[in-house]
Amino acid sequence: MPRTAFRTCPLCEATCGLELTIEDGAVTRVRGDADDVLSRGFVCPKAVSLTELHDDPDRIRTPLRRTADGGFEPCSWEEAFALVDAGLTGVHERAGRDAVALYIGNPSVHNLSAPLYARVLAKALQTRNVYSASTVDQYPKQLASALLFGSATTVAIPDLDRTDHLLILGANPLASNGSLMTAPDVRGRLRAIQGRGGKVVVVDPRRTRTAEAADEHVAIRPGGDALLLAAMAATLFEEGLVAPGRLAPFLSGLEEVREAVAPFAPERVAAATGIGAATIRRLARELAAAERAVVYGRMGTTTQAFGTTASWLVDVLNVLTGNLDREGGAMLPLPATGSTNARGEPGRGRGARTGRWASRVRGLGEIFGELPVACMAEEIETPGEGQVRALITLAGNPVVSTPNAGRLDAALASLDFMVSLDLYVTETSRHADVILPAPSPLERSHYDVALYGFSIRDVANYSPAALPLPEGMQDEWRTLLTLTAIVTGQGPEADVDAIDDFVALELLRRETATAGSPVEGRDPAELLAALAPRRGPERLLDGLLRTGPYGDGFGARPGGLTLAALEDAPHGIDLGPLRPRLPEALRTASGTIELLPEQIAADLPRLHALLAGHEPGGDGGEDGRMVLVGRRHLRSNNSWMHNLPLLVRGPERCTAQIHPDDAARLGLRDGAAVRIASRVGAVELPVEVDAAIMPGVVSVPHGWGHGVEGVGWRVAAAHGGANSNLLADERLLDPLSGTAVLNGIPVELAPVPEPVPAAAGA
Ligand SMILES: Nc1nc2c(c(=O)[nH]1)N[C@H]1C(S)=C(S)[C@@H](COP(=O)(O)OP(=O)(O)OC[C@H]3O[C@@H](n4cnc5c(=O)[nH]c(N)nc54)[C@H](O)[C@@H]3O)O[C@H]1N2
Ligand SMILES: Nc1nc2c(c(=O)[nH]1)N[C@H]1C(S)=C(S)[C@@H](COP(=O)(O)OP(=O)(O)OC[C@H]3O[C@@H](n4cnc5c(=O)[nH]c(N)nc54)[C@H](O)[C@@H]3O)O[C@H]1N2
Ligand code: SF4
Ligand SMILES: [Mo]
Repeated sequence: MPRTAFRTCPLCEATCGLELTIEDGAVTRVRGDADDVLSRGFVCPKAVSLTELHDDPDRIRTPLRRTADGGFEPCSWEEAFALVDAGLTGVHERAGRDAVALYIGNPSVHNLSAPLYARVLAKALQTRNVYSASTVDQYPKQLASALLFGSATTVAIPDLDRTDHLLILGANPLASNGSLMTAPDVRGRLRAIQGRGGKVVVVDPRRTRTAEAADEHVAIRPGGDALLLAAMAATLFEEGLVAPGRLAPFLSGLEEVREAVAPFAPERVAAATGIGAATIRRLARELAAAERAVVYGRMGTTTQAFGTTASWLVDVLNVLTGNLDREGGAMLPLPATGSTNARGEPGRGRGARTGRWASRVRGLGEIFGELPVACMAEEIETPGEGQVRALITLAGNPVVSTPNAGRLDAALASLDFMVSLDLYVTETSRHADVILPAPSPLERSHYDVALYGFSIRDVANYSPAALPLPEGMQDEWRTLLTLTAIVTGQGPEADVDAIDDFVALELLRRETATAGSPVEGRDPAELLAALAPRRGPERLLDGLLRTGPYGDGFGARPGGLTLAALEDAPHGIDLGPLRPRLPEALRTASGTIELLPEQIAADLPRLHALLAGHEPGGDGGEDGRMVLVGRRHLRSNNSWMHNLPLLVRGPERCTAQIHPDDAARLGLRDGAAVRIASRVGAVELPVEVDAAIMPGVVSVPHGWGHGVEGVGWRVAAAHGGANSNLLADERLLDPLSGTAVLNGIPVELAPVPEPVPAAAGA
């Protein structure tokens, strides 16, 4: 009687294939799908917790409405949408379109409905106040990529399986399972690099699990990456090691880069980075000497003061060493659902435009259609035309995930109306007037529309829902379209299927109007009919696949990819290793890789200032100040998997790790409580004295601190830990991308006085 279902794990970017055993309507076993085209049976401990998540009694299964006493009570979908209609329409009428904000969180990327329908809602809202987790994450990398290559989705990914030399900065894929690098089993793939005689180097202020597994760990002062990378580039120029090879004909700005990096000699940046000049020169030479090498940076290089500039330099090094767009280097995936860099005229485009509007209070620039989330609280608090009075959150927990969480927490409490789409009553959704549930991952279909764009191998894998939707639950795309109907004045009773038909037709219209598309010039209505009887995300997905680079082009390319083909391939379809895509994938106005973009050039004086601060007479020297960085643990996932007993058992994970020298200097003992204070807040945590962390740095994971009033996750709330974003400062940003500094926050540490025994108390 047991049946087997295959499903891609939606919890992180690795997209592992799972084999589920289902008995009597319940998933009784989860293991790795040995035949999955990408993961080949690999899974991490989180996969097994999918059943716990599914069964979690605290997960919400009906819409909830706020009660008079500030709690929540279940209600019907009709009641919930009527309340949302009254709330949002009221704010629209009183305060205008910009008064309604949207925050889109991370799990919306690991989902089929949300990437396809959240943008429909965002557009329908006609508000400047769209925010997301991207400005506490990867936007610096996407901005640097957009400036270099012309589109934000043209992110070069390490070709892990063919490289001989991998230089990792600020990433810990053995804990995170990889990011902007869809690659299940990173440990196995790193071992394979070493097995073929290659080398792995990790640059990180902490000797992480990845650093342990690497051949070399280089400790760096937080925020020093741009200086290190500039010095490596300067070394390549100085020592005649620059060899862009095949890229040379479509490269502009090479000489300008030589001049720009020249002042950052290794000897000069040594103090500021904490890395000796000889080491820096050796890192540069080894990179140049390797047959196939790649530089890869992640959170530690993006969510820091020089996020965009450091991310730019990562690819500058890949270009200078001839490793961009070549096997074993940094390559561009070609996802099956298409990509901006694969549509329209090849090799040229409009380039990237940012700053098309600015935030009302602080004047922060727009980036990729959003405003930096670091300014969301002030946009809610500050009166005047355009003040945010209502908020929609979709799969996000900004009260735990974004800087100056304390201020945002208070701001949310002041809103006129808030609706959250979430699985739980969280630190964020507890402020909502209405919470709308979503199906558990086992109850929905899946395809990684976003993540295959960052995959180390081109693959396509569709999973149908493993379990049917339970009574009273509805698919998230329907919820998103009902919200779309509400904010466009059609009301909650509007025909969602008709709106969906419109969305699908628009997609096909755009495609048929695109030069070079396999369906160019065809009748969109005819294509829509060909997609019947599919609807919802499956219809959109089929449309994208069929018009995509491997698609059947609705008959134009017989044998090409369709959703039906994926349905017949439960382990996925392998589309092959990454292939060189330049210059065709460029979408810059010049049709070249614009190696020194203006915005970056304009940021370099700030890098000079950082350097000067560490030189004799500067103010950035060893004055005993500590800086805060973050970390991730394999058994955790941002803020929302701490309610699962399997994952949170064992030793306390939310600790403040400090070096023994700092512990001694500050009078902190292992296991004792430390008070960490920044400009914006303070938290208390247990100390973990650990020589793996470099002196002057304190490492605290984010996503904790659930013990606040009103949350619905009982296991998480009973757990220890503190919200590290109570310390993150909303004024500290990478100025180019508006992305928050989450790594490198100045803090002060002090012992928390031991509680006085009761008998001796006053
Ligand atoms: N200090 C510090 N802060 C950080 C980071 C850091 O390294 N340090 N990392 C940052 C990064 S990289 C990220 S991505 C952000 C994450 O920031 P957020 O996306 O705001 O937060 P998450 O913790 O991912 O919360 C996701 C929410 O979505 C809900 N959810 C899960 N699945 C679904 C679903 O299918 N549908 C719906 N509707 N809801 C769902 C969960 O219950 C949870 O409440 O945090 C950032 N914040
Ligand atoms: N288990 C688990 N997996 C996850 C997540 C999770 O919460 N838990 N979150 C997912 C998400 S949303 C994301 S975005 C990815 C993130 O994936 P990663 O970026 O691989 O994860 P982090 O552990 O944040 O790694 C950042 C590293 O940067 C280091 N660092 C801090 N400051 C600096 C600096 O200035 N320079 C350098 N060179 N290094 C620095 C930190 O010590 C840390 O080791 O992980 C994803 N996967
Ligand atoms: S590595 Fe990520 S995708 Fe793979 S099983 Fe673990 S959580 Fe799921
Ligand atoms: Mo993230």
